[in-house]
Amino acid sequence: MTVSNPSSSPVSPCGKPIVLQVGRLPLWLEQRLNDEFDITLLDAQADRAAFLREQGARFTGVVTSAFAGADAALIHALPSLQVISNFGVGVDRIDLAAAKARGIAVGHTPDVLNDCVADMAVGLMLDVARRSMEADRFVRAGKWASGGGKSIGLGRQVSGARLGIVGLGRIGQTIAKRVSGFDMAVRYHARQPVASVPWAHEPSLLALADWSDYLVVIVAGGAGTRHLIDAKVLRALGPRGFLVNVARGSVVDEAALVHALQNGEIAGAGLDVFENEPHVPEALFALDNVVLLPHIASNTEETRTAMGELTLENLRGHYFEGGRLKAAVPL
Ligand code: NAP
Ligand code: 8YV
Repeated sequence: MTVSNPSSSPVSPCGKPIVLQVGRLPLWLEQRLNDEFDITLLDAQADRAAFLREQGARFTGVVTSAFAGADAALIHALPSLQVISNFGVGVDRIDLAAAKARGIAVGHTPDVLNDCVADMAVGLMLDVARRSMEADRFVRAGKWASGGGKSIGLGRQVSGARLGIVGLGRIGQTIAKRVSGFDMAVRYHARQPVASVPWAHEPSLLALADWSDYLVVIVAGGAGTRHLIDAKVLRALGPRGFLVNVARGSVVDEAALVHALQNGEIAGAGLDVFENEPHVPEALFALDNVVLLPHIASNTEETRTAMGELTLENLRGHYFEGGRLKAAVPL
């Protein structure tokens, strides 16, 4: 049941704004959401379409994640929707055009995850170049002990090498700063040069890949960047170049990447994200020159807490602070 209240948003009988949760969120965040809002979990509905048909008009808010998003069909099924709060900075799974057309505010979690994602990008670079994961497998399999002095092959040095960053936004700049401690030469590619940064802008992605020992991808996902890293870019990176992707799986042509890794067209890859998560191409499991992570670049207690707090603050800003989201996506 929905009752009217003095504000513009209908509230539940217990006086809380009525919000639809899409996809699961950390348990503590779900509990906090339930304390402050009247939350219904869409995934718990046996017949999602029938539920939305019957009850879609009740919801004025959506809370979602970078995995679950909010597509045009969902937005259309919620005629009273005013605000979407996303647990995550990337909003490629939210149909921003549909939100904008309806005047729906979208909140996300920028900046609070820059450090963690940058740390993981550097970690992946080190892991794949220094063959840490492969070496760990070697030790666990007892091959060090039984190998008569044999070890794994030589890794490659990260310190002093050339790092190309694809996308010099909040996280890209944090990665660039991080590697100053590794004395790396840094250049970047983005559609526009970034003002007041010490790193050289490379307008050609192919030229950047050709120059780089390590190419780290940290652009936004979505249609505009789909398969930005294709076979040509991988060939330009070359047999001594490493790819690290902490952005979105869609940014890399995964079939081309598998081919390049299998055929030694690039030296290796560190991947946190994949085109069809949680599915990872099985062909990659057999390769030692690739490190595979299950989309965990922001996954620390500190960062996930900060992301959850911001997800809550964005909803509160909409409902209780005159529609002022702390971190709104520019529409
Ligand atoms: P941001 O500040 O908006 O930076 C995005 C960068 O991408 C900008 O430099 C932008 O520059 C560039 N870009 C956009 N389209 C481009 C194109 N077609 N070609 C080249 N460059 C392009 O975003 P952020 O906060 O750094 O986050 C970046 C992305 O990382 C997020 O959108 C998310 O998908 C991903 N992410 C992943 C994880 C994870 O767990 N693995 C965690 C957090 C974020 P121009 O507009 O000038 O081109
Ligand atoms: C999270 C992310 O894994 O912020 C993003 O865009 O991809 C990651 O931080 C995600 O938000 C959790 O849903």
